[in-house]
Amino acid sequence: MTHYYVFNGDADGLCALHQLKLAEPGTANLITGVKRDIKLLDRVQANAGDHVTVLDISLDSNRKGLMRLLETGVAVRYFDHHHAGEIPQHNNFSAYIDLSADICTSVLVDHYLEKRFHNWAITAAFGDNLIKRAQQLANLAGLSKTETEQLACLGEYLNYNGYGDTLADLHFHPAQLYEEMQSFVSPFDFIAKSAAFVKLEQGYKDDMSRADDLQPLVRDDYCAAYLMPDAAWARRVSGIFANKLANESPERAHAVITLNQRGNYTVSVRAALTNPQGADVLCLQFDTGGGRKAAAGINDLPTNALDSFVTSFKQHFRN
Ligand SMILES: [Mn+2]
Repeated sequence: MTHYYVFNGDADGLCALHQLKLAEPGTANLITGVKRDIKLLDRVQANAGDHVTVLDISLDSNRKGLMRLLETGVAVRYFDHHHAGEIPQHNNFSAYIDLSADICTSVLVDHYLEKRFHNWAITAAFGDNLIKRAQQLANLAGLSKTETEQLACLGEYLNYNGYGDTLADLHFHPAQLYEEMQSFVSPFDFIAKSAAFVKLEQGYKDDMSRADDLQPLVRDDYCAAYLMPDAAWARRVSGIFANKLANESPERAHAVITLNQRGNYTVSVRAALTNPQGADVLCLQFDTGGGRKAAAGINDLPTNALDSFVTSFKQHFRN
């Protein structure tokens, strides 16, 4: 019997995996990718009697792979908080799925394990940007202000590591980063003793300071758009740079634009935090656009459509 752990390569996926593996030691096949690579179940070649644990990737996006495994006779355990659609009923299937806005996968795993590795769940809640919930959990757990800040930074750095267009952009392959975390029962020991933490902290600070030097393509009272250079550091930092812009100027909408492997732009749009509406409507005007009201994107904007996007973006959020 082989046990596969299939996990999102971000902070939430890593901390969910780490908690489970601390509770269930033993050899495992790890399947993961960059944060945006969520169709992971297609890659699992398991046989009848094998076990698969899935962490922090949408069931709906993996439905085909999931049904294939269940019908092969594989036992699947699924922890997640993303869009699920209809949850299949099957003897081989156990689902721990909760779409509440203040839940992340590591918190679901924390409940499952009766808080055995609770500080890793708090770390993940910070990493998944559930700041209020994370803060609340840290208070309830009796963590000091300094300890809480340490977990917040760790969550942010682990999350940062998952961003990038391909694995080659990342400081650590997420499976390798998990191996760095594996021996640390406490996140505070990981912070104090691990060379991986030092590398992530330094990388985060270097990339963010480069991003802070960028000049916006456009910036007014309503919105700002940034074109990131074609470089690994820019692909790593673009997601968290967008979060930072939003937190610093909550009254503005933001667009962060990066060149992707296919030679097109990937556009990430966030509506103003003070009025989180309309990002989806803007992005749906473009062929490969989609998303939610507060946060949406365009997967492949042709480079010659940049001006037209910027014009639509400005008009859209002025109204
Ligand atoms: Mn998550």
